[in-house]
Amino acid sequence: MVASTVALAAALALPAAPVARAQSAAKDACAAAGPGSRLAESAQYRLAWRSDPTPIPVGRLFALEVTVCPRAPGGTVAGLGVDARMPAHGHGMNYKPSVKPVGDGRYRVEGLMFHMPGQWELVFELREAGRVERIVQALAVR
Ligand SMILES: [Cu+2]
Repeated sequence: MVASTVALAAALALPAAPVARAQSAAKDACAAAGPGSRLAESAQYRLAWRSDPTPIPVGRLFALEVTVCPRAPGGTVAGLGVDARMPAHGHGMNYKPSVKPVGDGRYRVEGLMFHMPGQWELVFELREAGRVERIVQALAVR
């Protein structure tokens, strides 16, 4: 009797294991975004981003790979906007980046350029249901 209970438990546990792994992988997509990724967060979202190339060059176009992870179970994001500015100088970039969703909460952002070294801020705008939440990431660029 004891032996058959153990066997039944094992049979039930086996098919469930891959599903549990898939859910935890999706939940940890930002934590597991890969080497070189940086994490930033706001009230409703976490995001992981990585520049291409890394580190961000001065005076050359670069791209960002961004993964958005809503904190709430079943949470979503409808869109992502990205911009950058130098607060101490009162200016932004001379280029307007394009944001392309590539699935699973990931985005490829192209056409960014930091035209001078110094203290920049990357601004991520997370849009959902008419609401915008901003995540600001300060960066020293040399
Ligand atoms: Cu400047």
